[in-house]
Amino acid sequence: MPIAPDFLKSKFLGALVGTGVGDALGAPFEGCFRVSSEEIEAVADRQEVLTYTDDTHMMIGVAESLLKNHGFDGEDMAHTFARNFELEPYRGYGPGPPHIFRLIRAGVAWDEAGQRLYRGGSYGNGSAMRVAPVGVLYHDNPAMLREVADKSSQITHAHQLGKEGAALQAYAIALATNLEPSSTLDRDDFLARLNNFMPQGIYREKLNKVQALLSQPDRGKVIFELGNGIEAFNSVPTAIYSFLSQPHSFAQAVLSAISLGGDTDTIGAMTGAISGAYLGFDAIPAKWRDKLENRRYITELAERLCNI
Ligand code: F2R
Ligand code: MG
Ligand code: MG
Repeated sequence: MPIAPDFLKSKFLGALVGTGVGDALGAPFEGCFRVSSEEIEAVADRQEVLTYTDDTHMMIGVAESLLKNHGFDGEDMAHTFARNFELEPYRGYGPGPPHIFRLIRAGVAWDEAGQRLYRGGSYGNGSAMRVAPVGVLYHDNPAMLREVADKSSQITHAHQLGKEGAALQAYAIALATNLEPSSTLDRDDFLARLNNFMPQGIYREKLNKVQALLSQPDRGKVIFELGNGIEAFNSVPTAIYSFLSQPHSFAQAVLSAISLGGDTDTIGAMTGAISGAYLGFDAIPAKWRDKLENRRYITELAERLCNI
């Protein structure tokens, strides 16, 4: 059964606003060891505005460029990232992207600049954390999704593991978009589809561990096996695990992801994107979504993406 048009729009909104809410809730704890759900909620309750970081700022750039070009244009997306960074450099960007933006502004081609960073490009989670617009826009076209996830990553995260991380996160969002939320999400099937989408390697190895981790309570083991770090392979599988551990509650999934510590804003953002895409906008608690900085603009981007 195809998703009803109004609910599909709600899922687009859920993925983009979910990114922002997860990012903003996790941001105060980035780099912390472990943190309780009560503390995360208490800090959010005290804030008048839930302020987002580079994760959402770059996600907005992806959406803006896809909308402007009715699809992917590498040169435009690279300059959109650079322009947005120049306007708001205080968003807590990772070390690599600002260097790439300078190269882009100096005239280096969009698909060349990312290869000049680290050895073989970056495998940080920066291209996966921003990929929600690609996941929803190409939710019914896995081949295009892979191509656009790959090329959008190439701009800043040219390492194969960076690109695979972005594709895996985008595909998790697409699968979630395609599913009617039910009381019995088939987690084995969800994981099997993700597994089939990925080549052999570290992502498959980690996805293979998720099912066993879901049936045991030791959160330390989750961090040990999947990671909670800044590398794409140490955070995308963790976000997928966090969604599958609490598929019927946006709040519980995101709080559980952030409570693992480490790269909390990013794992929160990626979990929020998958959960929002599955459950839809209304499942995001109003007390959070209403306080999200720039919410109107983010919802407008999501609505326009849905109309493409
Ligand atoms: N930057 C941060 N957090 C720092 C503190 C922010 C603070 N709260 C503030 O407000 O100032 N968070 C953001 O950065 C992460 C995304 O990073 P991104 O965009 O992937 O950056 P980069 O530099 O490409 O990669 C990150 C690190 O990964 C390692 N690495 C990557 N590729 C490597 C390679 N080929 N070889 C060796 N190491 C590699 C490096 O250590 C990179 O610095 C998100 O958490 C976002 O929230
Ligand atoms: Mg961030
Ligand atoms: Mg982060």
